[in-house]
Parts: sequence; C-alpha cells; structure tokens
Amino acid sequence: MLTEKYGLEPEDIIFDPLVFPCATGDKNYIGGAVETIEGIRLIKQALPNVRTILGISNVSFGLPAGAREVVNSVFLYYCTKAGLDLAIVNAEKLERFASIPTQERELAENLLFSHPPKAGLADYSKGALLGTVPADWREQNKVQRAAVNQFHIAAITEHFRTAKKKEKARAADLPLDERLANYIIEGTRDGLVDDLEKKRAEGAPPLDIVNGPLMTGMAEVGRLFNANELIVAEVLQSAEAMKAAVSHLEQFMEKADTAKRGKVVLATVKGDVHDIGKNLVEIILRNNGYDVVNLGIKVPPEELIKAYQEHKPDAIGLSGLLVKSALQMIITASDLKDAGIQVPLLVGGAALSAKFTQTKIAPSYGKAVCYAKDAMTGLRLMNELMNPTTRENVVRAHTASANGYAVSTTISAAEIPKVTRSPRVRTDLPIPRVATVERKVRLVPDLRDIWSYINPFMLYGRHMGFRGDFEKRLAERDSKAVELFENMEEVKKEAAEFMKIRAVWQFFETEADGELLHLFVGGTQEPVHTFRFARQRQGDYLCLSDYVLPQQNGRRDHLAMFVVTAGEGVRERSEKAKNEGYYFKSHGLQALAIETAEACAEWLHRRIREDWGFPDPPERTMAQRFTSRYRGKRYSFGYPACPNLEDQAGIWKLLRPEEIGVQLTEGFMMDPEASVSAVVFHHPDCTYFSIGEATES
Ligand code: B12
Repeated sequence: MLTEKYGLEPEDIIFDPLVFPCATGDKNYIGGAVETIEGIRLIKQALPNVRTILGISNVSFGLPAGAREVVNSVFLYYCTKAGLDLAIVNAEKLERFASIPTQERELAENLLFSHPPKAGLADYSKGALLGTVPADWREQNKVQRAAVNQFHIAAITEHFRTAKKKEKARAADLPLDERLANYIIEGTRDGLVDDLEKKRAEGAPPLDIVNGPLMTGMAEVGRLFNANELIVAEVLQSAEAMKAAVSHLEQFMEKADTAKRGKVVLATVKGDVHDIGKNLVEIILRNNGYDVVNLGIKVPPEELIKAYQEHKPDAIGLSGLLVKSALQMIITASDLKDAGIQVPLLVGGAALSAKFTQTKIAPSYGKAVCYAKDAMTGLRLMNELMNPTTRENVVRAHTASANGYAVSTTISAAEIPKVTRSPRVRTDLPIPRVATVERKVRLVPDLRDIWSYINPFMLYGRHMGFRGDFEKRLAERDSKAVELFENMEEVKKEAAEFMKIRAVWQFFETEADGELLHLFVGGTQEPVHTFRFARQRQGDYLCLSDYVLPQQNGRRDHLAMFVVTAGEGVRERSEKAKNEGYYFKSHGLQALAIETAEACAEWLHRRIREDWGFPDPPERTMAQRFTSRYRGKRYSFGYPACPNLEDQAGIWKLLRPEEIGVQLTEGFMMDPEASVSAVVFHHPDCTYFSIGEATES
C-alpha cells in the first residue's frame, strides 16, 4: 500500500520488529530474542529494500550492568547478521563483540537462544528436567522453557556478580596526554577530536601535540609491534587514528609549521609494478612524522634524480618484488651516484636480502644503502638516520668500502648436465586426452567462489600480520581473529562492487627434446614456440621438459598455460583510500587482490585438471589444494624450477593476455600487480624443485 498507492520509496519505510527482555523471567517473553532475529531475517527476505530498526538494550533489561553490555552486543551482532539496518544503542555501554571473552559470549548466546544447558551442568538446578531439553526453543515445552531461561539468567548473573570488576581504567580517568597516546595505541578515534580540543584549550600548540603525546603513542605502537604484541592490521588502524588527529590539527597550524622528522622519496624501480609493499612503507613513515614523496611504480632512475633535485629528501627508498628488480636497484644506485646524490638509500622487497644489498647495491652507490626486511625496520632505520647521535654509526655500517660491481643481466651458460632426462620421471604412462585446445578468455563471474580458494595463511597471516593458525583461532572465536576477519569482510564487501577476475588459458600440444620444450597448435610440424628450461646439475637432474610424455602412436602430450588477474581498478581505489586515511582498507584491498589472483590460479588449475579427465575427488580439501596434493603441478616463471623471467614473453606471444588487461613490463612483470601466470603439467611425478644456483649474475 505504501509504495504502490502512496508512492513511498521502499528504503524510506522502516520496520521495528520489537525487542523483548530475555532475562526478566516473564514466561511471555522467553524466546523473544530468537524470534526478533528471525523477524528481521523474514522482513529482509520478503522486502529486501526496506529498512529495519531495533532498540537494542531492552533485551537485557533486569541483568547486572556488566552482563547487559555483553548481552546487548551479542544480540546486536546476530541481528546485524540477520540484516538489521539501524539500531538504537548506547555505544558507550556496548562491549565490542570481538573483544568479548568466549565464555561470556556463550553465556549471552545461551540466554538469548535458550540453548539447553551443556551436559554436566544440568544439575545446577532442576537437574533431571534440564537433561532432556530439545535444542530448538520452539520444541521445548512451557516448563522446560522456563527452567532453561532461569538456568541461564542465574549463570550469567552469577558470572558478572562474582567476576572481578573490569580492570580497564575508564578512559576519562586517565591524564589527557595518556589518553591522547592511547587513541593511537588502540587505533580508535572515538573521542579523539574532543580530547585534542581539550589539549588545545590548555594552550598546547598543535605541533607540540603531534610531536608530544601522539608521537609517544606511535612509538609505543612500534615497540608493541616489534614485541609481537600488535599485528600489521592493528598498526594500520593506529596509523588511521594518527592521520585523523593530524588532519584535525592541521587547520590550526601555521603554514610554516612542520611536524616532519625528515623527508623520503619513495619509488618502485623501473620495470617493477610492486605497489603493496612500498605503500605500506609510505603509510608507516608518513604517520610517524616523515614527509613522503611516493613516486609510484616503474620509476626509472632519471625520474628519481629529478625528484631528488626537486624535493631534496633526507633519504631515498627503493622497492622491488623480483630478483630482476634487485638487479635494477644496482643500476639505479649507480645512476644516482653518477648524478652526485649521496643521501642514504633504503631498499626492500621480497627477493632482496641484506647480503645482496651489501655486496651488490652498496658498492655501486658508494654511500650508505640500508636493507629493510619490512616497513617497521624501514622506520627504525630512518629514525636512526635522522638522530644525530646514531646517524654516523648507521651510515658507516651500511656503506661498502669497495667501488662497485659491473652489472650484467645476461644468463651465464650453465654447465651441460650429464643426463638429458631425469631417471626420476616415468615415460610409460598413457597420454591423457584434453577436452579442447581452444584458447579461452573468461571474466570469472563468481567472486565468492574464487575467494573460497584464498589461502587464509597468506591473506590474514602474511599480509595482515596475524600470528598463529588463523582458521583455528577464528573457530575458537579468538578476539583478534574475529576482529580481523570482520574487518576483511568489510573490505570484501567493497571489493565485490568492482573487482573483476579475468583469465586466459589454453592447452597446447607439446614435445620435449632434452631441455627444449616445443609447443604446437593443430598438429603442425613446426612449433609455434620453444621454451628452453634449465636442468638440475646434480641430484635428480630434473628439468621441466621431462614432465612431457613422448609421443604415443603419433599422438602428442599436452600442457596448459594461463594468465589470471584480479588487479583491474585496485591500484586507484587503494590509492584513494590511502589518501583519505583509510589505511586498513587501502592495504586490505591490495592484499585481497593479490591473493584473489593466486586463488584464481588455484581454481583454474582445478578446472584444467578436470579438462584433462582427472577431477578432484569430492573429499579433496582446500588445505590439500594449498599444498598441491593433486595430480600434476603448475610452474610460474620466476620461481626456482624456471627462474628465467624472460620466458614470460613466450606466454604473451601465445596467449595474448593483453585481452584480459594484463601487460608485460620491460622487466617481464605483469601489470596490474595482482596477476599470476603459469605453465601446467599433468605428469603424476611432478614435484617442485630448484634448478640450483641462480644463473643470473
Ligand atoms: C604473495 C606473493 C605473490 C602475490 C603478490 C606479490 C606482491 N606484489 O607482493 C602474487 C600471487 C600476485 C605473486 C605473483 C608473482 N610472483 Co610472487 N610472491 C609472493 C610471496 C609469496 C610473498 C610476497 C609478499 O609478501 N608480498 C607482500 C608485500 C607487502 O611484502 P614485500 O613485498 O616483501 O614488502 C615488504 C618488505 O619487503 C619491505 N619493503 C618492500 N619494499 C620496501 C622499500 C623500502 C624503502 C623499505 C624500507 C621496505 C620495503 O616492507 C614491505 C612491508 O613490510 C613471495 C615469496 C616470499 N617469500 O617473499 C613470492 C615471490 C616474490 N614471487 C615470485 C614470483 C616469481 C612471482 C611471479 C613472477 C610468478 C608468476 N610468473 O606469476 C608473479 C609476479 C607478479 C607480477 N605482477 O608480475 C618470486 C620472485 C623470485 C624472482 N625470480 O624474482 C618470489 C620471491 C617467490 C619465490 N620464492 O620464487 N606473488
């Protein structure tokens, strides 16, 4: 009636399914919490565009104050999951769901959902009666319902009466400076601006507030991170609070005021698209008081020299993902030296090491070059470099005495191995047939399906910094795991609006000839491409070409090749979030994108196995897939079995991944960053191996 007869927009209609107290003992209200949650679900199911609202705190009426905070929060959590849009709550009196200890959460859930008491507890009162209660409250009879309700009211009340009063000092009781530092340490903004204003009202100049209590907070964040007490995701939230504080204070600062501890020009080197690591470094340095000029990705030495002349930084930071980029750093360092630049260089990236830095990059620069294994080490180094009492030591320790190495990126001729085929790889297996040899180009429609192939260890552990078994801790409802999971779900929600996963793949006929691997299309005699792989010079003498079976009755074996990407639009969105001070989102989006690309590779590999005729059995778990427990393997150029990145050009010639928006850079990296390429073999003897010492000099 409202929409059709009176023309109201559905989203302007708000339903209140009402909240009844669950802990007064009133028989009429028992089960009310479950039904309210169910009511929201039904409203949203039938009328998805209308809104729902609840006044939350009525649910816990009658309980002690501590119990109310917990019950309200748990109830709100389940209502939100059911689709609740709006809630009337006293945010100050609401415990954060993620920080509720498991035992307290269970006490609240038991009460709200009228769960039968666990066996063994049933003799708490009315023992025999409670022993046989059905799990679903609707199936409980009246007497059982009342007994269950009484049991849980007593349990939660007793817990909160006897539990020690919360130690957490109320924020308002702390001295103002400590409170300001705490906003940064806890990564929270609630009340921050009010307290900044109180501090200003005391006469403190904005710059002193930044350099004083706020920086004290940031220093503590660094200490806690180094002591393994904070994870990357939390450090990002602290940086967000810092950014919010500084943004607020900026309006009161004189133009000439500068809270800066120093200036850094930051860039990812020529040919390299690595953004995520460099951006983390930017966020950490910027929110610890450094002025950072981020030149972006694929930055040639000339651009760095120009930026140096324009900005006169105290240090230059170079980032790069691959070994090739580490080599590019040597060239860049030498060009900077030739341009007369002498400020310390900070270098970092996955394929770099302290040894490579000291023996290759530092000599070609002639001045200090400091290796940073992560962003926090970068911050420590910058702090030491800007501190007159520590600077000299750091500079001395990172300056090479020698004058520089000549750099060559040529492949040195590897010693010819004694064998031309590994004895470890069988040849007497039937060649499986492939379903089709056509080139496939796809926009993969089901984002959530691909996300189920994300390895949680990588996303939550490596990128967001969670320590320990994330999945296990999440199942145990560990508060850090739950909070991180929920924050990433928010990032996913946003990503679902724009993220595109694209893939191109094809099967090719193939024939091995020693270390050569010829690829054919349409049964022709002339190969369309030939790869030359390297062979191990000892041990099993493995070489990738060994995984191709010899012809059988004039029929050739096949391999598959693919390129997948999830990077479209990611850099721009992450940049925007970074500029607006949403650091968790900025980093989370990039981390999600790169792990989505990897997940898509896993998904496509599974599909390729199906096309080969050996689908995964239903009982195969994701954990087994992540440790590649299936027939065959996929190998990516740049990895130890096929480290020659130039071979990417062969994939580009045959698959034309430009069509899915992936370009090959002059450093043979894929732009966008969140992209993966691979060659897939079906041979059951496939294993991951290294061809040994890197042949690039
Ligand atoms: C996750 C991962 C991926 C992800 C994302 C890569 C990325 N952009 O980070 C995906 C799946 C997309 C990927 C793809 C590829 N990868 Co990969 N990948 C990795 C892995 C497992 C971890 C990298 C990581 O942690 N990244 C996250 C960022 C945040 O970490 P980070 O880069 O290390 O940055 C931190 C520090 O290094 C430091 N830092 C970085 N820069 C700077 C700069 C300064 C100034 C300072 C102070 C500090 C600093 O601070 C950062 C934050 O703490 C590494 C292996 C490893 N153990 O490191 C291989 C690795 C980097 N990948 C490798 C390869 C070969 C590839 C591919 C070429 C494979 C392929 N053919 O598809 C592609 C290339 C992608 C492209 N766009 O071209 C090789 C590189 C070896 C080589 N030959 O160079 C590695 C080393 C694996 C290996 N053992 O062989 N990869």
